Amino acid sequence: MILLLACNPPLPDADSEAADSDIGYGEDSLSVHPNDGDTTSIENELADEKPNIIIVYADDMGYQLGCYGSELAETPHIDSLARHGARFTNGYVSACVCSPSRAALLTGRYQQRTGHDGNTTANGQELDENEQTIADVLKARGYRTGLVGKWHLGHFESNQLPLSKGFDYFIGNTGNITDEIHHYYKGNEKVKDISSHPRTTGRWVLESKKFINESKDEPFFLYLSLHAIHTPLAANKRAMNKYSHYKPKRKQRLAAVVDEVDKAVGDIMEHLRKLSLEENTLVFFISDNGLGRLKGINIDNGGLRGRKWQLFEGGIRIPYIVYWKGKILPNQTINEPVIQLDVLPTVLSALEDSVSLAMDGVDLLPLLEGNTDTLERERLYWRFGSQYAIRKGNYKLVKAFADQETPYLFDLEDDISETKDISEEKPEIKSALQMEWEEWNSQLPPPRWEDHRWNITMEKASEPK
Ligand SMILES: [Ca+2]
Repeated sequence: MILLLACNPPLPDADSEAADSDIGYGEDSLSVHPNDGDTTSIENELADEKPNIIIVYADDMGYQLGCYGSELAETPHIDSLARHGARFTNGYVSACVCSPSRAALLTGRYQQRTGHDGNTTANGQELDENEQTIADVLKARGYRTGLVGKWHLGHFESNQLPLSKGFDYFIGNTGNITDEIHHYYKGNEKVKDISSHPRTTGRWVLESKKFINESKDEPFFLYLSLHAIHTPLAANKRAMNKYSHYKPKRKQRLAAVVDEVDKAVGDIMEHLRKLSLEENTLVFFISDNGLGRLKGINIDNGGLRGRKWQLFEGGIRIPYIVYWKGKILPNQTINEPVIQLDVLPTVLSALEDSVSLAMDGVDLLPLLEGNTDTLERERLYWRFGSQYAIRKGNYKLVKAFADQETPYLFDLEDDISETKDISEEKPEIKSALQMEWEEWNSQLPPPRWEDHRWNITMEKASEPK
């Protein structure tokens, strides 16, 4: 059986010992922007009226956070966001891999509406040219819009890059660090290859602070799209030393990159506080898909079945945290199912604005403000090659394997690990969900391109135990 590690195979030496040396873009090698620590922010009337928006989108994170029950690494800063904000226990993404998850995040629409079902790996595979992004929407409302980190929605032409999709500012790369088609840009200018410098988290924090400093007197939108914890697993010395007791080395690296993500969130939040911007900034922390496959180490993923590339819960149920000091209730654990499609409608609600887009997400503010316990949404849908799924209430119908003759039916309330197929006990529910999924699917175009890994059977590799 072939084990898949990530969206693309790592370069031969990408996860090697050499990657542990502090070179290039490591956090330790960079000077801090001269404006960092400036506490003399001028209060701006516009900024008072419109909240700043920050989305931290982690890569392949899965449930590797303390606030989601993991003991792998210490994550005090993200746990604090959850403790002082809202933590969703049924947080989902609409895709089990990177690119389509991002397409849906940025548009508030199921990526299948434009056939963006698979990862972008070649020219001609990019965000549909007619899609509006959250950056388009916010830019039109006077926001300065920035992307720091991973794009993965088009690699080659300038009209596919972030500056053509509503972003004023872009520093980062167009794919995974290990992609053969990976490119590193500042704006539309290709700069140089960073694939040999995989410790990007610290770099992206500094770039984010710089963007915030430059934007602090106007409303801003920062999309901090981390490469971590996607392979290659490479962390700085501070984080590596903290987990030196872990064996094998790969487990140490995994814990260290999770720690770096946590520190990144802590650093950004501290920076907002220094600039007196914390209370006027709505923050999301979400992972783009479930935990990736990590050969050689056995990492629990919150007891969820499956991994990235699968529509079992382990591929699509992810950390989902919202923080807005003084605006949403603190210390909330919310069990209502939500999805990354909800980010854009929620942001618009926070702006007390609307947009004429056919969005699939719903506004989460009523939940976050404690005005309701439920959302007016009955179903969530997934389609990924021959895999498909639908969730309605506690029931989930899922076909996760190419060679699976009929889908499974699970009751997630009693069986979060998807171990007991109740198709025979609940045939009427199974057939109803099947019909409802087919009705949704019948409204969609076919995928615009094939993803060569979406029909692979990977059950044994995906088992949490
Ligand atoms: Ca990912």
